[in-house]
Amino acid sequence: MSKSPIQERAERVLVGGVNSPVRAYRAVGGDPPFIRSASGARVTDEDGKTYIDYVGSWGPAILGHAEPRVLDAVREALGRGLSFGAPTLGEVELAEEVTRRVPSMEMVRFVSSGTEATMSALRLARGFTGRPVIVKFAGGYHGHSDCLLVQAGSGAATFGHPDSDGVPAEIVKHTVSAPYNDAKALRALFASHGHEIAAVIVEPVAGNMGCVPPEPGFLEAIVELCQEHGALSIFDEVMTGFRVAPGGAQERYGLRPDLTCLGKILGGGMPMAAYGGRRDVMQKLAPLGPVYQAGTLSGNPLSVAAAMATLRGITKETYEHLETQGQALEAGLVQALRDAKVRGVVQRVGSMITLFFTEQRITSWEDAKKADTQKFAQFHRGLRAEGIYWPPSQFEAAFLSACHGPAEIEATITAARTALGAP
Ligand code: HOZ
Repeated sequence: MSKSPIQERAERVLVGGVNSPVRAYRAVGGDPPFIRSASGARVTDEDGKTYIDYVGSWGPAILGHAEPRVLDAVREALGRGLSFGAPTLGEVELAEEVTRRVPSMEMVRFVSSGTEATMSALRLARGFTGRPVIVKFAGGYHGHSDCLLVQAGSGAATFGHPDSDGVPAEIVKHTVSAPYNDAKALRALFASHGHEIAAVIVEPVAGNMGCVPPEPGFLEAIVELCQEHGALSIFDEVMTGFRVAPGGAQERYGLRPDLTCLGKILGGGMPMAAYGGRRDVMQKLAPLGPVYQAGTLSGNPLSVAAAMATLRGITKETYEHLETQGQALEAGLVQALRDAKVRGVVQRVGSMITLFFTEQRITSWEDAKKADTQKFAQFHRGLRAEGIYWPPSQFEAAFLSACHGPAEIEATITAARTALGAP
């Protein structure tokens, strides 16, 4: 198939035509639509074609696109200047709001991306414990910092490079990858190396190998083992924060990690992320302590304004709505698979959902790898033809927003039935 003129232009000056690998449609075929605008549950591309959107800017758009209250807040902040590199009242108010919603975050540091949040949280954990080893889980993706590109999910998994060139072996020699959802393996790791482990970092609901919920007891084991051995538990809630419950996955599953990383929804579509947690740990951070981390645009006033308006816009009713619509979509997809006699599994936590082309439920990266990515690609192309903008990878969760109502869900199920060949 020949490339569109815009794709050709893009590929001449942008690597792969994109600024983040998973946006390229290599795993599903064709060129990605170039998005010109978005509103509510829909995005419109440069050809004027409108799609129902399940990418949601990869998570932030929980209120839907171009939410009027968020736009107004950003416009108002815009009139006061773009960036001061100095403390602002807005940052204080936002930090108060975050600590109120996520009580384990007694103190917060704002940064500009999820990668920055996880990378900095790990440095802090190493500084606090004086230990070198970081434990992550296979298929977990925590941004693209060197020490975390080990058996990574998201684009790294989509393109078959779960480890990256350019990362010297010495840098990852202190990163240990354990199987997701395997409390027994983690217990054994702590039994042999507990005294060296600074932190365990986990996506409490995995979203970067597709949506994989935690098995009962898995997250509890992480928190408890860390406590027992003097390591820190880090919940990477960049995806799940404010999405699966007002206080994120830690509220949904009733847990209190030592540190938490936030991003995506936190900025409501603007570059914004945060890490935070136990006061005694956070106080090790400069200027109070010896662990250094800084950022010119951290706590940027426009991002803070979008963040505050977004958090204020999410209510109890938003979560009820997301749950109801999520349930309806899940049921419709399951029925479509059954009617089409296609083997597949639908996994969902609240408004995060994945249709895996596998025979059995997915609980780990080992399982996820067995998914039929060719079938997924075909399904994706089918959805696209029917006006549905679904994440272009088997290993990315799809997201619903407050603007996805019964009409959007019904249209999506109809499209999925056509894509799967259901009668
Ligand atoms: N980290 C995102 C997927 N989990 C991808 C971000 C992007 O491509 O915009």
